[in-house]
Amino acid sequence: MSVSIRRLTTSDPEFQAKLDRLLVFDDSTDESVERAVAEIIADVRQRGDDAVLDCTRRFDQLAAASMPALELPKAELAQAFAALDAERRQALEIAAARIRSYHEHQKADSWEYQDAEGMRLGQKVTPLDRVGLYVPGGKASYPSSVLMNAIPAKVAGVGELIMVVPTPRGEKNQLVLAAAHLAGVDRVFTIGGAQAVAALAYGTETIPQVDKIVGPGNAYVACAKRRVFGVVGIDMVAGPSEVLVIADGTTNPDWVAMDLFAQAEHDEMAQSILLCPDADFIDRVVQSINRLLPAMSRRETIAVSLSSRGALIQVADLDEACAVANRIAPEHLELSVQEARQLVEKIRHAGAIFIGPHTSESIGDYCAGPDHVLPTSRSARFSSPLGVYDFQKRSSLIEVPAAAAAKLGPVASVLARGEGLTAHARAAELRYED
Ligand code: HSO
Ligand code: ZN
Repeated sequence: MSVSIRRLTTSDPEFQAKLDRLLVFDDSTDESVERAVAEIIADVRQRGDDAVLDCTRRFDQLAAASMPALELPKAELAQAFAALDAERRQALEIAAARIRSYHEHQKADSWEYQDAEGMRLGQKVTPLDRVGLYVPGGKASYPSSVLMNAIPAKVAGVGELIMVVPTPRGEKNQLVLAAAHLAGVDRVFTIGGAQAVAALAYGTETIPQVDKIVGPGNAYVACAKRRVFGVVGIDMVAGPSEVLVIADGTTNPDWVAMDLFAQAEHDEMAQSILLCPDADFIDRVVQSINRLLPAMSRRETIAVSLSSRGALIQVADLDEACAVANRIAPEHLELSVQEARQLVEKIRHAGAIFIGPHTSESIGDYCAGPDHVLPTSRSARFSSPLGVYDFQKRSSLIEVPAAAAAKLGPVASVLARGEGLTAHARAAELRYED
């Protein structure tokens, strides 16, 4: 089995245009998805539980007598966890503990100060009351993602965490349930699709309304999340996963090939790119790819992903590699080079930076500690990994004593009159007139 993966070089005058074409990902949802989702949301708003039950029967081939019957008893989650073999239980526990301790560092505290006028000003940090966590069914149902979404919410102090997960024909993923138990998810409903998103956003007789919905899903789920945004908060709407490896040619080419595969096996649209100044090393990576691919369980997916969206790019030097990386703003960036620390300085845009040849993205995906929910599709230019801060919000604190009201009231009054807002001006003036 050999795979054709495109080779580019930055010395090609057409390089920029070729790179731009490679990075394009059309995430617009087609009209039929939009229409179907709009109908489902309207139905759930109108008929609540009954609409969710009908959709679950129709889309998941799962019939239930009532909505409460689709809630998993907490004992069933505990049971899924207890039934794990020791090796898996330990691995999940180690991963969860590491993810928890990393996220503890992100917790923000409230703060306050007193200024020269005697005003007390500050910021009060409050966790969200209730959060919905969407977990997909099928091949993208990852227990690791349950941990990566649920743990930061729990560390933030979210009051109640409600997970929804479709179980087509009633088939449950025991590892997902075990991870939910370990992460401290409060309630689990076996519903999915746009109907689950709508139920969480608006609430039904059985499903409580949440304040924010996080977690990945298919095109219907992504579309539903976009549509309910504003009624509730949402996390990012993720595109296909990406990795960019910068190699200086000193790493074992098998390691690099496998890291490209690791991204490509997620899905046919996933993107794996290598940047390297050494053409011979790129040749060796190609040989590794062709030798290693046949043994991969997802070789078909990998082959499609690498040949349609992958690239091996020869750069002039590592400085240029960093410049190209910043332009790509990848979700994952591996610095598979000797002097990796020196390159970190030059990187401005990446969801996560994996430093040095022993740092595989894979370790980060599962158990290093930082979150694996990262900005995709170049959004690392303006957004950050999922974190505790996504489950905390801030309120401003303002306390004005009489003396400060007299000192700053006239400032407010002048500005208010400039805006033609007399009531604003008077509200400030009344505080210092008498
Ligand atoms: N690489 C994925 C996360 C994941 N990998 C889950 C394996 N399981 C997105 O960052
Ligand atoms: Zn992964």
